[in-house]
Amino acid sequence: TSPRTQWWRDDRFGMFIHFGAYSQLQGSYTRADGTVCHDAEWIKRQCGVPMDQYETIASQFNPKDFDAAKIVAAAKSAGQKYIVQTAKHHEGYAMWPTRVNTWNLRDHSSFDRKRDILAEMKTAADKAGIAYGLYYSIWDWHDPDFANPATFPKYKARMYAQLKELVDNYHPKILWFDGEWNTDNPVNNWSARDGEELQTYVRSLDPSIVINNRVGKRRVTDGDTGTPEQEIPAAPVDGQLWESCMTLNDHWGFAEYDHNWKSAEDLTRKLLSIASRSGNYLLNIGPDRYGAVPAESIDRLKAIGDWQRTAGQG
Ligand code: FUL
Repeated sequence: TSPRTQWWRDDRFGMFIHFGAYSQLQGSYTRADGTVCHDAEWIKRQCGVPMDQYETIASQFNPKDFDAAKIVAAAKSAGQKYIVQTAKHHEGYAMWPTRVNTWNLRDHSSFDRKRDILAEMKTAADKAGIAYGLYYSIWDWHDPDFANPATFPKYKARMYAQLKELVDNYHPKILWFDGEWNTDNPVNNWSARDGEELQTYVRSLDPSIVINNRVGKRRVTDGDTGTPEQEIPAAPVDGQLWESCMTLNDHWGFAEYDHNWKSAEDLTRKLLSIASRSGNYLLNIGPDRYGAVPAESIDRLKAIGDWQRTAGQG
């Protein structure tokens, strides 16, 4: 264990935020024939939304109620010490005003052009003493150069440029990569070597950044931390820090129809079980299309905090 990850190990409990252009659909896509298809952040793929339609949907995205202070306060109420927010999910849509392309929240939305929700989150998190990190998907469904081996290097250059923007502008303490397991690019399907290069690149921008193992092929040597998803591993991988990421209901992105919320008691038990095995817990919220966090999520986060406070007193 390196000194780089000390704060992260001490923090134990974090908030994941899945918020992107997909949030505009709130989990439901009505096809031309009138049938409705459900998914959340995967809706583009799972429901076969044609790209031109998806772009039209994104152009209507207006998260005017996004309130960074409120989100940070919700994290605080739960006892969460860090936040990891999706800067770019598989849909490829950048949630900050990137200069690399126009597929982003400033240039392709109905949102206030002057606002930058990543900057708002960074400021609010700093103010509250909460560490701020970013999720970035290597897999990109929008960039035509991703899936084509001949043009993949061009995609990679843009990805590196975007990561530099993120590090320079928002100073994330964590970069949480994903989508290294994609099946779109048949030749260069993200090798262990690609992962090592990316990791070295990120460290050259800022050596202190904590990186997860999805930067590469999820080997013990890839990144700093393992990433079990929706589960608490019975036997954590030897020699690797780990962080279980989990949803509050059954989806990462907002899904209007999903009311299968876990109870605060269950969530608290999971937190204790993970912490007792030296793991971290990254618990997710998915704001709605306007950027508002579901009341069910806010309530549960507060209740988890209350359980801990009661236990601390008792
Ligand atoms: C997965 C992604 O495909 C999901 O959409 C989500 O972001 C989860 C945390 O990681 O690999």
